[in-house]
Formats: sequence, C-alpha cells, structure tokens
Amino acid sequence: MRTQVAIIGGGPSALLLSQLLRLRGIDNVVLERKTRDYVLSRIRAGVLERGLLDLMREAGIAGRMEREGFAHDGTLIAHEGGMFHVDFRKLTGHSVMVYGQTEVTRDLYDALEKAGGKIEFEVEGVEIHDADTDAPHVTFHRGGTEHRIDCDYVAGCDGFHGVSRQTIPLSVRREYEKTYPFGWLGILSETPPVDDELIYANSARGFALCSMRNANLSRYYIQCALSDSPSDWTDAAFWQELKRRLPGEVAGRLVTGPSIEKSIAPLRSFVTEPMRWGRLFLCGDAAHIVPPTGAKGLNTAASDVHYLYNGLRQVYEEGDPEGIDRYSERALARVWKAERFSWWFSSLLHRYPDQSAFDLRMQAAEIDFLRTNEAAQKAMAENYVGLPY
Ligand code: FAS
Ligand code: PHB
Repeated sequence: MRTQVAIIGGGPSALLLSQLLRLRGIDNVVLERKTRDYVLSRIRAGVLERGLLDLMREAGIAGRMEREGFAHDGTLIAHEGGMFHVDFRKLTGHSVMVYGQTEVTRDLYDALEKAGGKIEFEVEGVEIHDADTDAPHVTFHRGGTEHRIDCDYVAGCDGFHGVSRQTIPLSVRREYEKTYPFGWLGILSETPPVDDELIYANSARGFALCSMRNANLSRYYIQCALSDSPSDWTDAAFWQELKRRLPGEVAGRLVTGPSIEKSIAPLRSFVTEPMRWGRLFLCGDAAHIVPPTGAKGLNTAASDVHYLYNGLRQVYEEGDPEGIDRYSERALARVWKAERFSWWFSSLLHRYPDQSAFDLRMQAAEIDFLRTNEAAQKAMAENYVGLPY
C-alpha cells in the first residue's frame, strides 16, 4: 500500500488531522491498535478551547457540537468556603465549550467512515522505518500477516505510550518531565450538574472539580493518593469526600447517584523536543502531556494538528516546505505556554504533601490576588479560553 501521510494512532489528534487532510485531497491512512469502541470508551477531556472549535468547523464536524455543546462564559473558583467567578467572556470576548472528547472522537469517526476514509483497527507491532530519509515506510501486522505502507510523511499521533516518540533516537530527543504526588479520581454520574458553571475547588482536604457533559450527566474529580485505585472508593465515600471539599451551599445542593464510570488519572507534565525527526512529526500526547487542571491536553493536541495540517497542505499545494520545517518550533512555542498554565493552575488548586505553612499562605495569597485583581483574572482567562494559534 502507498499513501501520502501515514498516521499512527486513532484518537482525536489522528482523526482530526486525517479529516482535514482528506478534505484537501491529501491521501492518508490511520493505524489504530485498539477497536473503535475501545477508543470511544475512554472518558477524558470535557472542555474545548476556541481554537479547537474553529478546527472542528474547518473539518466540517462541528454540527453536533454546536447543537449539543454547552458554551461556558466563565468558571467558579472555591477556596476555604468562599467562591468567586472568573468571567471569560467579559475579560477576553471568548468562552469555552463543554463537549466531551468522546463526542468529538465519535463525530470524527462518523465523518471518516462517511467519507470512506482509510483506518485500520487492531493493528499490532507498528514500526516506523527510514523516517530520516525521503522514503519512510510503516509496517504492522494483524492476524499473523505483515503489512507495509510506503508514504511521504508519518504523523505520530499515538499518545504518550505510543511507538512514534520512541522512534526518534535518544541522541536527538530532549525530554522534560515533572510528576505530581497525587492523581485525579474521576466519576461520571447520570445526575444534574451541581452548578451551571464548572467549579474548581482548593480545600484543606485537597482539590475537587465539578464539571459536566450535559444536563443529566455530571463529571466530578477529587485529588487522590497515587496509591489509590478506583476500587478503594465506593460511590458513597466519593460523594462524601467531594461534599467535604466544596463550599457548604454547593455541597448542600449536590445531587448524587451511582457512578457509571470511575477511573484514576496520574498527573504529569511532559514535553519531548524536537517534535519532528526527518519525515516523522509528533502530534498531541505523543509529544506532550499536561495535568488536566487547565483542560489543555486535548486542546494542545488540536493546535499541533493545526500547525501540522497547514504545513503539509503548504508543501503539497505550494511545494513550500516552510510550514513543516517550522512545525516543531511553532508547535513547541504554544505547547510550553500550555505547560506553564497547567502547572500554575495545578499549583494553585492542589494540596501538596510537602507544603509548609508558608507555602500554604503563598497559595492563599495567590488565590486572593486572583479573586480581587482584574489583570490576574484576565491573564488566567486568556490562557483558559486558549491562546491564539
Ligand atoms: P490519545 O492518547 O487520545 O490517542 C492515541 C491513540 O493511539 C490511542 O487510541 C491509542 O490506542 C493509539 N495507539 C497508541 N499506541 C499505538 C501503536 N503503537 N499503534 C497504533 N495505535 C496506537 N485532557 C483534557 O483536556 N482534559 C481532561 O480532563 C483530560 N483527562 C484525561 C484523562 C486521562 C486518563 C488521560 C490519559 C488523558 C486525559 N486528558 C485530558 C488528555 C487527553 O484528553 C489527551 O490530551 C488526548 O487524548 C490527546 O489525544 P491524542 O494525542 O489523540 O492521544
Ligand atoms: C472535564 O469535564 O472532564 C474536565 C473539565 C475541566 C478540566 C478537566 C476536566 O480542567
């Protein structure tokens, strides 16, 4: 088989890139190691930045999001029993959209299948060959048969545990990492959200987040120990702990119910440089990871897709390699700002085991400054709605 762009991975980065390329007549094949249902079963991001909304419109898959998504003009931040609102719309002129990553991925799968796009599920042993030459190729096997795809370029959209980043020699790669001494225990429940807005809470017992997917599907998170597993937490224990971390007037109106999904995500900040090696381009979680506090994971994958798609379009349509030659530089400039915001927002809202009394006072002063200072709120809002591409 031959294609112009071989795309490794079948998550949101891969599917959005595939859809955009296909609309410009650039042939591509997506290689996903799991099944469609498995990919859709992973409950992940919930908040979409303006840049991703525009990309979805450009990709022609924004219809259901426009109908079913919830525009949010701000967020609530709770601390020590009090709560204040940061008004994104007033401060930046923009809002964010609450529409689950699962739904974005579903919309992309539907578009790919409707357009007759090429995706191979349940592939095994993907290997990227000769990425540092003008004639790369990819091999994989399935059901005991080896397959080869010759291509012009390879997009590594296979997430943090994928093969693409590992293909770049260690002598070329520079990796930056910070791990956090806690995780997020998240649940989905078919209950009405506790508030119209998201609520980020810093409490003496740890971080909590109240989010949602629709008027009767809520998403809640609490900071938990890394040693915890979902089975350590009954629903009753989760709800009790969540209520203890929220202001009383919020806890009092929380509607609880059985969890329909319960999982723990570790928190990590990670970046690999460069995001290009020869004709291999890393995109999304394959290149970088953020703690989910700032809702930047999926959204930063989207900005990578924007830069890579336009670079590939430029080389195929105009014969100009400028976009792909500057891909890593452009993508990383925005990635590092997302890393900074996610690290800052996580530092602001979580309780760390090694925090001194002074550290806690600094955290409280930072939250109070955000509560009382419009410039501080504007800086937070600009990052949360998404910095320009
Ligand atoms: P993905 O990891 O989504 O997709 C990679 C795909 O590649 C997967 O389908 C995988 O099966 C496939 N793959 C891997 N190796 C392969 C191989 N060798 N061959 C073929 N296929 C291969 N972000 C937020 O903004 N908010 C959140 O609340 C949030 N919560 C998260 C919770 C968890 C548990 C995790 C892991 C991430 C969370 N994220 C969140 C971040 C998440 O949304 C990612 O940023 C987003 O999935 C990135 O998309 P992709 O880059 O497509 O990577
Ligand atoms: C979610 O709804 O899953 C969500 C929202 C905001 C975040 C992280 C996760 O910062």
